[in-house]
Amino acid sequence: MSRNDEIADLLEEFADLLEAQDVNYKPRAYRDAAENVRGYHRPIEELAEEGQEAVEEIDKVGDAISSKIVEYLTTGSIEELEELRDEMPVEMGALTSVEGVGPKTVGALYEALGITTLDELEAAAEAGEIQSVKGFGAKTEQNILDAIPFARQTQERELLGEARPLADSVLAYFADVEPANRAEVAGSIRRWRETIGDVDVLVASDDGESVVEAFTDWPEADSVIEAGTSKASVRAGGVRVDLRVVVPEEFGSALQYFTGSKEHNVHLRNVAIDRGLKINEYGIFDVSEVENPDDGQRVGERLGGRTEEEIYGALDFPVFPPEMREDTGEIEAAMDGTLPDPIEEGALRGDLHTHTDWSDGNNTIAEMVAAAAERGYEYHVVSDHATGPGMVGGVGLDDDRLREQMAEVEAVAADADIPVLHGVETNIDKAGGLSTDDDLLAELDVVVASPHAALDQDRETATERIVTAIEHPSVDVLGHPTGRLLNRRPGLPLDYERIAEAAAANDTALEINASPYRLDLSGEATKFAVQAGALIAINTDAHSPGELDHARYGIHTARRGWATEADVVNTRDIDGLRDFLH
Ligand code: DGT
Ligand code: CA
Ligand code: CA
Ligand code: ZN
Repeated sequence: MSRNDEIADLLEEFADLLEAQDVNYKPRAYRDAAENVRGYHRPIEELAEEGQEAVEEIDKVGDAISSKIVEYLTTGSIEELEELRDEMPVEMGALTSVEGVGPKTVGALYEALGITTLDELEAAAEAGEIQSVKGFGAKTEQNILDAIPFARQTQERELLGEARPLADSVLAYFADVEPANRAEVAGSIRRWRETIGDVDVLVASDDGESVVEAFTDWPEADSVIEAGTSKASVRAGGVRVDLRVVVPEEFGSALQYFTGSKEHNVHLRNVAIDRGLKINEYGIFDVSEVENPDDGQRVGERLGGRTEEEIYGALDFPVFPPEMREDTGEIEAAMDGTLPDPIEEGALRGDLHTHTDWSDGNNTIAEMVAAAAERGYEYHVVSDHATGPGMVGGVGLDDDRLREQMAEVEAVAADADIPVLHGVETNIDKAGGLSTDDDLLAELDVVVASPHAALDQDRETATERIVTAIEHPSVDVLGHPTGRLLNRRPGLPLDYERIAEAAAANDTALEINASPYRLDLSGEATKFAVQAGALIAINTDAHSPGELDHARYGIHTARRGWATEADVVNTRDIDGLRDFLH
């Protein structure tokens, strides 16, 4: 975590605590400052070194806030924040993760009932105490109760997009550590699950103690949770990272075992048993012949374990892509020879959903096109927000502005290294209608239609709505189909089979929005869609050049959904893409 992020988090906490105490206007100032500090192009500690005035260069950071930033960077804490925390010792993050509970509610419930944690909130709601608090009713109490399980589940898990960079960093670190002969991540991070409980790291070495020592010295480790002779755990940027060191002969079997999923492993073990084999984290063994007469246990000849190939190969299986190891049919498919070859990183030839400073993006059209070309893309689609439901503060473009933009895109395209297509991200209203004029939609090269509002519909209404949008003759891509935000809101409950059938019938691609905050469609939903014959588009929804690199989260989510290269429309070249576009 950069210091800018760290300070921004503190300022947001400040805002939450002030809001909880019912202070007016001030929270807004802290939130604005937090956002600008987070997005500032220079490290905040550098500015602070130059003096408080340099910190005030940041928009919306005035005297009061800059002095607190400097105080934090020089003393390690902010006195006023400590006082606020003492006055209201609540677990703000956990409590506000409950949908419908904001800092003000937290403050009111703390004052009235002394609630500080999620458990206390649940107990109070179950006991009917909340409805007796002024300003609350039975309905609010029930809503809180209903939302707690989702909140609890999300509290414990990190986003893939936060954990993956840490995993990359720990692997890069071990690449230079002498006694570490090989390092790999295992567990859910290797399977690219959308959220991660902890990051599991496996290292092959005959010198466990040195590897553990190097691990606890890893510069990104904030604290050491435990450290033994071949195992250790640290906390890094709020994420728990577990290390295991194994001897090189057992690296493959350990990697297979600790990659999981548990369900995949159980199924695999049962297949092995049927064939007289035993697998565990130490290797694969032939137990068909030998029996230990003392305890009746079978002890057999070791067939391998240095590599995953030795484990899977002994069972006549290919090495399953980690993303597919969920026991959702991959073992049966491998037996039938129908296991698909999933799409690989690098297969995309362009991004069909990106933003510029014409709407809420940070960069110009030309900058985004250049960034796409730099990444080796063969074309680029500009698809800024249209005005409509869910767009606030003048972010979206109305039809006139979209026509103006058309001329600008043409001008940029004339000088660009790759073809530039003009698209739009139009909004799907609550009944499935689109917020851009039909004639204009028909003129645009690419139409992405996305839900941005009314995301609390029931399954039938939501499915009907989305199907209506899919059936619109100009819509090419259904953008982030459910509108979910990971750990924040569940999004529309959709009947994926119906959505996929409609998509296939209308040549509309279903997006895997690769933003690590969304991953929408999910891997599970993608699997439905692909099996129903729908095409997928993997897009980043980038609002800056750097976000184009989120494409890999989309690719691995597609792999979790068993999507092949042929299933993904933006692996096609420009001619293939044009053939697809309406
Ligand atoms: P997470 O961390 O909650 O996102 O999920 P995982 O899958 O990384 O789970 P974790 O960290 O508890 O354990 C890593 C892997 O170790 C898991 O995917 C499979 C394997 N494993 C752990 N415990 C068991 C077990 O009791 N039986 C089997 N077969 N495998 C296990
Ligand atoms: Ca894990
Ligand atoms: Ca673990
Ligand atoms: Zn969007």
